[in-house]
Amino acid sequence: MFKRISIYFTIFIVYTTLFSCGNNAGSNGPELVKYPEKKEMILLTDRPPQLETPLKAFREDITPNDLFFVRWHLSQVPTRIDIDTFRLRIDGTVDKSLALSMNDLKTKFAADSMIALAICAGNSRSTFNPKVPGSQWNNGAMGNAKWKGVKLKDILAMAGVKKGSIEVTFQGLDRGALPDIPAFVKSLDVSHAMDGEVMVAYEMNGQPLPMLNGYPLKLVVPGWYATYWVGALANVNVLTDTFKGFWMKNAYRVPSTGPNEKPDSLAKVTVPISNINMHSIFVEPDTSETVAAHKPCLVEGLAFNDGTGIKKVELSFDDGKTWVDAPLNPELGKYSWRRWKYTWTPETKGQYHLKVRATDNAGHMQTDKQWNRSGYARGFIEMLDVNVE
Ligand SMILES: Nc1nc2c(c(=O)[nH]1)N[C@H]1C(S)=C(S)[C@@H](COP(=O)(O)O)O[C@H]1N2
Ligand SMILES: [Mo]
Repeated sequence: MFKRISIYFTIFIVYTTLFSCGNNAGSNGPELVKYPEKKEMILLTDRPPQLETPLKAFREDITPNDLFFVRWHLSQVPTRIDIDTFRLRIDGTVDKSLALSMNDLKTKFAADSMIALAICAGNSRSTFNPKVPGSQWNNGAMGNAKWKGVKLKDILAMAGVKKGSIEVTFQGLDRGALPDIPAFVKSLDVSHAMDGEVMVAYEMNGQPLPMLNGYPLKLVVPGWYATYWVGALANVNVLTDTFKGFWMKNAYRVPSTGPNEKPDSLAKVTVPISNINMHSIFVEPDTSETVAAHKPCLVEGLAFNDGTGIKKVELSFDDGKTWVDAPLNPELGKYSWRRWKYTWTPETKGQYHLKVRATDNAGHMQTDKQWNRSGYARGFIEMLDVNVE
């Protein structure tokens, strides 16, 4: 009996020293809520539902469906779909309009799959200084999942895109509470829609998508911000003109020179946001934890960009004076995030200022300062204050 308890105790000690070097001091965490098909998530707003993933979930390669973040813009989100009568419609300048059932998608096309990071353009917005309006996400408006579905290219080829077509629009089943609220419609260039990578996904991590993540179909636009990943996708429309709807012309735009501008001299020209900016974050320990001196502490995090690949991640424990390489976990695919881990043994007690920076395959490194009026595409070097006792 005692033996058993002491074995458990030893396992507990080993587990805590190896896997969470930090000691959590306080319990003043954010408000957690439970929604259908979800575990406890951080609540941003209830209507529309905006739920953030707790940071600890990012200690895994794949973000489980029941912890995957949720972000809708309009309050009337689908809560029930009759899958037998549901159709994905392809219209506009095509040879033949299509109305595809779920069965059509699964039987008339080759299946495709990939691991890809979905990240809200406004992820980490709460850390912008000066503060900007919008949902105050921490780092949890993202997730890495395995998507399975049909290449959009194959669907468009079946419909036959007519010469002179320029853009393709995407709309889901969600609606605003009032008729004059603009529908959530996004667009891509025809060439992007036909690139063979953009996918209409019917599975997420081997399961149908949760209702809150856009069941039954989600557009997957790998390497681009999740604002284009239209959920509950029901209408695809091919156009011979550029689309001028609210969610392209007014919202989700960044300065034409990149996601950087000055509060006192805002950029004059903006463009729709597009590919994911390189970023790396700490996952473990977090600011609420204290670390023990002279003991190995596993520092963990992840890095990502638009699919051009992460070459290296470096850590600093002295506020950026010196840097060491953090070993990267194996690559899970071009569009996946890349996790990293480093065993750190702080030799003296005190306050440490950690930093993390990534370099991409082309040799570009993250920069030190960034700000834009919408709090989009956070990509600057993150700092973490750690108390060693
Ligand atoms: N139909 C629809 N699709 C949508 C949205 C939306 O409001 N309606 N929001 C987009 C944005 S901005 C994000 S960040 C992602 C969030 O996807 P998730 O809720 O599955 O995590 O969905 C995108 N697709
Ligand atoms: Mo988003």
